Amino acid sequence: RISVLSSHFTSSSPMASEKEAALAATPSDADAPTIFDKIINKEIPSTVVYEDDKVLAFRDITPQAPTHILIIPKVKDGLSGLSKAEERHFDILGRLLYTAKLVAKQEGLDDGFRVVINDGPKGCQSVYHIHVHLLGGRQMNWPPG
Ligand code: TR5
Repeated sequence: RISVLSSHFTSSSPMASEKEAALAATPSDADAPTIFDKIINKEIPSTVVYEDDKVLAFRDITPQAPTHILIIPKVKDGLSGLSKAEERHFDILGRLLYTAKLVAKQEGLDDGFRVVINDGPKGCQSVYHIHVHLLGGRQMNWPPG
């Protein structure tokens, strides 16, 4: 099942916020396809900033900072979100974070950056294919909203 966010971005009446989109998104079956499969398969264009055989990194379509990149595994393997992580995912979880570091360097975020993984409705997750947000290029605030 494709995430409702796909219609969010093509609809003439977009949802007001990421929070609304997240609350409208239904946590799907762990292996159900999402819009990110179409991005991985290049059926939908994205601005790719890093790619290898395991991982893809591309610019978020609704950037929340001057640099806002999503880092995802090419094979979901049940990892719809961090809460679904199992021991077999140790390697890919490490790769996602290590790729965040590589891309941060590539983007020149030498003074700092933030990585975020939203999980579930209360964590404001809207696409159920695990992804690391890499945010930078401005001063971050704490606590996050
Ligand atoms: O809210 P969570 O943590 O699930 O993050 C999902 C992220 O995917 C949001 O920051 C969205 O802006 C982003 N997103 C959603 C779509 C999309 C995208 N980033 C790049 N390209 C996208 N396409 C083509 N379609 C989307 N529906």
